[in-house]
Amino acid sequence: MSSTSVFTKFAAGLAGAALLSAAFSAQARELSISTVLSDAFPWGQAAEKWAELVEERSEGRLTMRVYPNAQLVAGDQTREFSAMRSGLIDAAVGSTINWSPQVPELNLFSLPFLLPDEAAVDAVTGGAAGETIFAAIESRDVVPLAWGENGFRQLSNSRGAIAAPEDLEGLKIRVVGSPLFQDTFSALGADPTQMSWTDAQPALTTGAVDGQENPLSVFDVARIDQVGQEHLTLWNYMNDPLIFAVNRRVWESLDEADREILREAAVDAGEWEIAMTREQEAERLAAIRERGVEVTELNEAQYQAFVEATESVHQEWVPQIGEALVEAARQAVEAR
Ligand code: X2X
Repeated sequence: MSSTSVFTKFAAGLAGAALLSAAFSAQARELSISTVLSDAFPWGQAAEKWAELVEERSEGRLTMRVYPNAQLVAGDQTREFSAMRSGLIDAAVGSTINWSPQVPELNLFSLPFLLPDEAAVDAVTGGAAGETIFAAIESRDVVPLAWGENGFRQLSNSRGAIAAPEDLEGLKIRVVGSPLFQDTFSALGADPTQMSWTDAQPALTTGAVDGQENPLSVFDVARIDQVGQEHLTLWNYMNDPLIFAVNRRVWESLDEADREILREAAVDAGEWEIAMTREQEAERLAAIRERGVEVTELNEAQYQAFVEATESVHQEWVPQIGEALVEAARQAVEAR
C-alpha cells in the first residue's frame, strides 16, 4: 500500500467520522418544551406548532418535544419558570400568571380590569410595556421569543348567577398560585383558595370549591360544566398571555441560524395560536350555552361596580409591578 493511499484512507476516515458525529449531534439535539395544558387546548397546540415549524425549518437538525400538564415540574405550574431558568427545562410556552411569582412585572396582566379588550392586550404586548416585560424575563436567564394567548379569564361557579361583587360573598373560589389573585378575590368578598390546575379539577368535582376562573377555551375543552359549574360571568377581568421562551444557556449554545429558526417559528406559532383562540371564542360560548350553562353579561354599571371593588388591588400591586411599566401599559391602552 502506497503512503498516498494510506493518507487518503485516513483522510476519508476522518471526514466520515466528522459527518457521523455531525449527524449524531443533530439527532441528539432535542429540546424539551413545557406547557400546562395539552394539545386538546389552544395552549398545547401552540407548543406543538412551534415544535413542528422548528423541525421543518431546521430540516430535522433541531427537534422539540412537548411535555404537557406541567409534568416536568410534577404538576406545580408555579415552578415552571424556575425550572427553565435552572436548565431543568429547555423551553416553555408558559402563562404570565404561572411565571409571575418569579417575574413580578408579569403581574401587570393580572391587574383587574386593566385590559378591557383584545386591542388593549395587543397594544401592551406589542409596545413599550411588552419590551420592558421581555427585558425583565431576559434579566433572569430566560430568553423570551414571542407572545401567545390563553385568553380573557371568565368566572364560573356552581351556586348562582354573579352580576355584582355581593354575589361572590363567601364563595370558595379556586385561584391560580399567584398572590395577586388572592387579593383580587378577597377584595370582592369571596373566599379564594390557591391550587394548581391539576388539583383544581378534583376540587371542583367534589365541591370543595364553588367556583373558578379560566378562559372560555379551558372551560369548553375541560368540560367544566360537567363538574357542576353551571353559571358563567363574562367580565373580561384579565387576559392571560402566553410567552414562548428558552433557557439562556440553551439559547447561547445554538448558532445564529438556529436561533433565528427558533425565534421566527415561535413568532409564527404565537400569531397562529392567538388568531385561532380569538376566532373560536364565539363558537365556544355558543357550545357552552347549549349545554345549559347560564351566562351572565354585565352592563356598564355592573362592570364599574367590579372595577371599583378591586381598586385596592391596584394600589397594593402597582409598586411591585413597577409604576413606569403600569403607566406605559395604561398609555398603550388609551392610545389603542
Ligand atoms: O391553572 C390555570 O387556571 C391555567 C391552566 O389557566 C393556567 O395555567 C394559568
